[in-house]
Amino acid sequence: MVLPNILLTGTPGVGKTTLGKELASRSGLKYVNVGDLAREGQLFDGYDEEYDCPILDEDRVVDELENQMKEGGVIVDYHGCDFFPERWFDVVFVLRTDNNILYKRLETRGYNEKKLKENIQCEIFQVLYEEATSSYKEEIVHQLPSNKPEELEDNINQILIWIEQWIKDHNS
Ligand code: DAT
Repeated sequence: MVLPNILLTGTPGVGKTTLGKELASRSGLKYVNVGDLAREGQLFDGYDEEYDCPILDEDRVVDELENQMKEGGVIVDYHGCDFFPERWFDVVFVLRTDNNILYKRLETRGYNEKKLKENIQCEIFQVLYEEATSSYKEEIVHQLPSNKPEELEDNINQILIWIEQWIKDHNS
């Protein structure tokens, strides 16, 4: 049976991990958090002094994931999307959160003023939505509101329906 690959992207704090894990547990698809994968495998290439974080080694991340992606049935979670091969994904969801809500979530995470400001601006200027639409066919890129628990539930249910339909269409 062939299974779809799904990309969940968006600014840090919009709810990718929360949605991805719940979706994986309800759909049986596999969840991959690219940040965790990079930390576990030390898939970094240098250190960004300005942003005070290690720099992702995008080529090694792609190599590391290639086999699983070929198999299918993977939900990928990352706050960037332009370095993955376009052919990997059957659908791309960009989660969106209102500024004041996102601000509170990131403040709770203990982000400093600079990091808070940069992430809020990233959301205001819809950086990830534009990155997604310029990296993938527009018809497979969808925005999902991610402000409150009811929206999380709606998103899960909608994506579960999408998965079921995709499986029917590709296995008959
Ligand atoms: P991300 O993986 O995009 O960085 P997350 O899944 O860690 O984000 O979520 C950040 C916080 O927001 C976390 O405390 C859970 C909460 N959250 C996520 N989605 C939500 C929603 N739809 N409604 C309310 N809170 C949500």
